[in-house]
Amino acid sequence: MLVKFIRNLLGVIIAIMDLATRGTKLKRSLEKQQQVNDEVKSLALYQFFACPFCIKTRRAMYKLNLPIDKRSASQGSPFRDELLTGGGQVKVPCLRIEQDGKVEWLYDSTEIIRYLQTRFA
Ligand SMILES: N[C@@H](CCC(=O)N[C@@H](CS)C(=O)NCC(=O)O)C(=O)O
Repeated sequence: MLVKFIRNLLGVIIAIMDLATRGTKLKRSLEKQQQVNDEVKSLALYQFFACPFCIKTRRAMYKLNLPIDKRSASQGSPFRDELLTGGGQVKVPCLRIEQDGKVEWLYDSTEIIRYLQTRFA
C-alpha cells in the first residue's frame, strides 16, 4: 500500500518534470506534418499517466511531433478492457497499430519507440 503510494507519487513527479523539460518538437513542412497527422490516426497509445515507461514513450512521441491518441488503461477505464481483449494483457505502454485492415498490439516502450523512430523520424 505505502510502496504503491510512493511509486505513484514518484511517477507523478517524473511526469510533471517531463512536461516541464520536453524541449523542442521535430519540425516538418506543413504538408508533411499534415500527412503524419493523418497517418497517426491509425495509432493509439494505451498508457498510465504516471508510469515511467509510458512517460519515456510519450516523450519520444512529443519529440517526433506525433499527435497519437492516448488512452488511459487505469482501473475502471473502458480502454483497459479493450487492451486486455485486444492485446492479451494489461501492460503499458502498448501501441495499437491498425494497418491494411489488421490490428497489431505492440508492447514494450523500447520496441514502441524503435517502431515510431523507424516510421516517422
Ligand atoms: N519493459 C516494459 C515494462 C512495462 C511495465 O512494467 N509496465 C507496468 C506499469 S509501469 C505495467 O503495465 N504493469 C501492469 C499493471 O500495473 O497492471 C516497457 O518498457 O514497456
